[in-house]
Amino acid sequence: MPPTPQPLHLHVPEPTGRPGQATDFSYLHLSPAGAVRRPELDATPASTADLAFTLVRVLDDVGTAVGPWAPPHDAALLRRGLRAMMKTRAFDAKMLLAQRQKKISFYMQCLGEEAIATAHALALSPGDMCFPTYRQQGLLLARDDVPMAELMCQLMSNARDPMLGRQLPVMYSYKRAGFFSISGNLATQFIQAVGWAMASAIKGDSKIASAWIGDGATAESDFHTALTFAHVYRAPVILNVVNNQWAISTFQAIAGGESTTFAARGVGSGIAALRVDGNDFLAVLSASRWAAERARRNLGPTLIEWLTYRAGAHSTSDDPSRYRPADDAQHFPLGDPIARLRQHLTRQGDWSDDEHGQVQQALDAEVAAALKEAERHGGALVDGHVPPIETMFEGVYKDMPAHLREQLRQARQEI
Ligand SMILES: Cc1ncc(C[n+]2csc(CCOP(=O)(O)OP(=O)(O)O)c2C)c(N)n1
Repeated sequence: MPPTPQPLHLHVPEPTGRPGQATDFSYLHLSPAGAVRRPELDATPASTADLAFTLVRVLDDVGTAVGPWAPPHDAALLRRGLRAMMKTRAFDAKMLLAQRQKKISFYMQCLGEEAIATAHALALSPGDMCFPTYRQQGLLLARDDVPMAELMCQLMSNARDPMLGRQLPVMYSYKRAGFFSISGNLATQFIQAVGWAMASAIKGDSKIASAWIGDGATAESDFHTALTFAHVYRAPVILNVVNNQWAISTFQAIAGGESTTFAARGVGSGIAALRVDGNDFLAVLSASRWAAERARRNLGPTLIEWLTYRAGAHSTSDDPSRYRPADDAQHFPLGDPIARLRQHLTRQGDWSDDEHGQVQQALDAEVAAALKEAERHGGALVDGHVPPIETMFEGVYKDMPAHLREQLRQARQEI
């Protein structure tokens, strides 16, 4: 007689820490700084399998750069990097406040994730194209050619908004700065980045693409399609997965991170993969350079899982104290990216507390001045000072068709 079958049950992943509890971060499986090998640039994807389950780290607990991934010492570049992270954080803090003051309708910070976009930006070349999510403002703020006031005009949907008031705040678009238009639909940019990289190769160009996605959004089908196309055509693209542990209120385990890694998806798809400490500026810089160089030399795509923690709320519409411990970020074992690079540079004699204070003050003043400048152009929420009504109908098609011209005529009559 066959044995009586056991009743089946489903497994529903849960985070270990809920409000009032402490998270058990052992699930992260960290490697000590300097412990993970650095493969040759032409490593086969299959040979990177171990790197998908370990963690590339450079900065140790006291801020020394150790191991094969430590980039060559470049004090000027690292000082620029620290300033870029501080600028990103100062910008975020001011915009969060501006949302609370009803100057803008919505905002999303990248608190705790500043190292990833800013260090990555330093590894790219002019003309490369990033396909960001809404949490890579650091890509723009690491540069000096996109004025902060202009970003704020976008957030305010005011008369100087480069997006002409058509987009939700944060959904920037800067073709000239290699920053593809952000879309509200998660993951769509991941496959578009691969297509852009394929086009670059078809044209015989030398530019590469950098695709961005969060841990939660990897569950979207576009993520998997992107990996297949990147692998099949060996597209010159870096596939960045920012694993900040959360997708709004859902823990990374329920997006498929339990007992495996997002980097492992790369290896499974025939793509070289790295899993990297996203709060370690030096590791981000070094791994980004490795992946960029592979792409440039036609050695194929690289998938990088950046391990980090979303220290802030998902957005200004979110209250994380409802679903996770209030002090979770302070206990995240990879610490804070700004504090860690500051410690490193101070230790090297390339930074001081005095300088930190001065830079902080200067950045706060710069952000405040930019806000004043942006406010001179009004705002949708404060005074209804918005782009003209025509802009609502333009750009839907290259040329405005008759039915939209008619709707524009009617709209003009209404106002
Ligand atoms: C296709 C689609 N589904 C759902 C949403 C709603 N949504 C916006 S952000 C988000 C969470 C994304 O989390 P993750 O990819 O981990 O990125 P993070 O916000 O943590 O940076 C969701 C579900 C959306 N914008 N698009």
